[in-house]
Amino acid sequence: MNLRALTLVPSLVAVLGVAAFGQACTVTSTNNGTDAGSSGSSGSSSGSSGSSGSSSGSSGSSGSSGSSGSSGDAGGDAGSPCTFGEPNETRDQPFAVQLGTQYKACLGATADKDFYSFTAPADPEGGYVVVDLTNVGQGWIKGGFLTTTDNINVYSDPSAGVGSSLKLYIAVTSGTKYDFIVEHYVGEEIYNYDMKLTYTKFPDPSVASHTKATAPSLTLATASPGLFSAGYKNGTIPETDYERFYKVDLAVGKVTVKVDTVATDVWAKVRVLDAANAEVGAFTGANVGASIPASDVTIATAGTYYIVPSTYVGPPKASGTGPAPDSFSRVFTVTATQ
Ligand SMILES: [Ca+2]
Repeated sequence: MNLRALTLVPSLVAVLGVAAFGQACTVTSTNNGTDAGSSGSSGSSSGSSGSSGSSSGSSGSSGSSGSSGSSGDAGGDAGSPCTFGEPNETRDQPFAVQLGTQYKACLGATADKDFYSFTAPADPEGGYVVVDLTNVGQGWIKGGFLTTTDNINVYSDPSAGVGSSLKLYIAVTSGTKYDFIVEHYVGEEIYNYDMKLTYTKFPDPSVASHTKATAPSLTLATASPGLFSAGYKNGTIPETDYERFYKVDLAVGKVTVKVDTVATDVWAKVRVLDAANAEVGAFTGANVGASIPASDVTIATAGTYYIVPSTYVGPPKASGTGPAPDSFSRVFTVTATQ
């Protein structure tokens, strides 16, 4: 309104001369600009100095900065996402993370890679680690596991798209060290991400039966529990790591063997071995996830035998994308009846 009025002033007072117009214009602009400008700048400067003072903590003497202590505390917990863990560009300089702790990190420059390391807890059963990358900024993120001893890329996968979260899992072996890498999948954006690695112990009641030498005794006609799981020690898991051995004394005659509650991602097999490791019977489920129905084996010589549940047609996945598979938690049972 004032400006429009001002623009009218020259045309109305043009005949009054340059001096009169210039004076009117100067006075008007001085009133608007100077007053508004001075009050605005003083307000902003006092505001900025106040915030910087409270964040730096130097204003601790002022009573008003007491409430800003919480923001300073939050800043201390989070740190700066783009400096967290750095430098961690190679597998030789990973940042060691704690399992179960939430971190805020960042993929900085285009070539930035974030290597982290973790060690599986000392559990004879082993277990698995799930990595959750969440609150991903405007970028397409990729994660992957490596086994530290041989630097093999066990598994890696990108998220579904820009800004998408990513969940990856890996089966681990007690006391073994692993690396986890976060990097750009495509694109060159700089963005933050949250990261948490969660460890869960295998509920493996058959931990003692990993080897024939340590096989527990199986009570006839009693279901004995076990788990078809194994953790990475290096870049590959031998399928024999999924075998479970149960020792049983059998008389001459027929023995009936079955395996129930097989995990949905396991194709199960069971063998009956004599003390010299000769196979006297072997049966498989009809398909992945199927139980092995009661099957008969003829025992020609009385003595000690081994009932050996295992996997068939390859082991289940021990690393992958998404939630942990059924085989990480579903306990099977094996039963021998005579
Ligand atoms: Ca980095």
